Amino acid sequence: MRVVVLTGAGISAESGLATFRDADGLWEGHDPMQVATPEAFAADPVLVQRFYDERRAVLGRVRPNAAHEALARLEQELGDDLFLVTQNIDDLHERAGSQRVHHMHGRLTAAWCVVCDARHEWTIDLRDEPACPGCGRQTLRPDVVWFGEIPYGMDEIHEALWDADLFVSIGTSGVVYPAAAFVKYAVAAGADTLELNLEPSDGADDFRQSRTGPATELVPAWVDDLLSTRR
Ligand code: BJW
Repeated sequence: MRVVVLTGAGISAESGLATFRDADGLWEGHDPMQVATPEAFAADPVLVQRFYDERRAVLGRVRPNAAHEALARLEQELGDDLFLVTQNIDDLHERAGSQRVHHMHGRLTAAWCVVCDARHEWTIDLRDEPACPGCGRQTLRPDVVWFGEIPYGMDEIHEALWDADLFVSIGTSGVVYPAAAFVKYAVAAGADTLELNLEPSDGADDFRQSRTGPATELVPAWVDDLLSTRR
């Protein structure tokens, strides 16, 4: 059985990482959605770099939760038959043990030089404009995908969706495209579909089945169910 899992901010919420659209979704008085755009970066690069520097620093203080761990366990059992694609830029899937994570919106732990186009693993602040290790220019930005930019790995993601027997969406509000359309691709490809979320998302009606509750409860229970039916 080929399974595609899409994760969003809700899977990391119980680790202590803020989501984008929940009630307390303000950062220093700014809507995070207004900060995560190329226009915001052009208008106030220091503000945007600080937003990502702070989130990178918080990463060091949080840990993967039971939902990330359950998906790592699922990968151990399914191997290449699991395709895990995340919209999250945190590294909690990897730290839980997942080895094949597709970060469609990039990663906080990478920096991109907009001049020489090199990408570098990154752990320190970008607000002080450090030099690019490749070309020496002070032209690094977080290697993340903002509105109007093209998400990473779309060809591979579409291939996985067309081949999927089951598509599972975890902790995403279903309002940001192209991820919001994955369920429709999966349905068109003949896959079964399941949503796991604290509350039904905007796209919940597109799923054959929807379960509501915290990811740390729903995801381990779903993984147990799936693995027990394979044995
Ligand atoms: C829990 C929980 C718990 C809480 N347990 N659950 C008009 C119509 C259609 C599309 C467009 C349009 N105008 C513009 C567009 C395109 C645009 C778009 O979608 N806009 C919409 C807002 C309308 N999209 C783009 O521009 C994308 N690019 C693009 O389309 O390029 C064209 C192209 C595509 C494909 C091939 C070729 C060309 C790029 C989108 C980039 C999004 N970037 C961000 C920032 C990344 C960096 C960063 O992290 O700062 O990505 S925005 C932000 O939203 C971030 C997230 O990954 C993304 C999704 O958010 P997510 O994960 O869903 O979080 P929340 O907060 O919204 O929801 C949390 C959920 O968790 C909730 O449902 C809770 O209930 C749940 N939850 N606690 C379980 N404990």
